[in-house]
Amino acid sequence: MKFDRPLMSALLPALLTAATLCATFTGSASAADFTLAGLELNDLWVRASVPGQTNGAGYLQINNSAATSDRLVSAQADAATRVELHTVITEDGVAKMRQVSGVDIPAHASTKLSPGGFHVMFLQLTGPFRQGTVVPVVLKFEKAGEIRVNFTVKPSTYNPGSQQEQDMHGHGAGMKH
Ligand SMILES: [Cu+2]
Repeated sequence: MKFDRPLMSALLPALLTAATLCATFTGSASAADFTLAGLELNDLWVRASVPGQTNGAGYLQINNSAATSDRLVSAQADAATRVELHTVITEDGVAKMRQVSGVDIPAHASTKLSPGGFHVMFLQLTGPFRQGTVVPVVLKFEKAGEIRVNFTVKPSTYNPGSQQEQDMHGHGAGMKH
């Protein structure tokens, strides 16, 4: 097969440009782990379960670039018998988990579900959360609808709250919300 040289040299810059654009788009798409309408879902994780552990908690960050607020209203997963949305409250100096009907996602803002606060609660695990695997979950938002996502299983000792979080906001800031 022969190529017409002048044609190829004319096409080459266009091809290179296309390749560059392609790379650019791939880059921006991977900036968010999952997207749904104006919502970007990032850093979805659970801790690996330890033997005998029956429940687990999932965390994620939700960026809402839309001009309207939304609300995370439910979650479903085969990995647990029941999945609820929880927060943590402190009563008489004791931190307790409480079920909530939803997690508000304000417009043009970033909402974080993180240890010590809102979380996706996996009750009665149907199998262990194994480090290095993912837990498929369907998240349902009031306006944006449903999206299937994967929570990455981190080591059982993983605790991002003890590092960057507190460096930025000071100890315990997450509990004041
Ligand atoms: Cu909980």
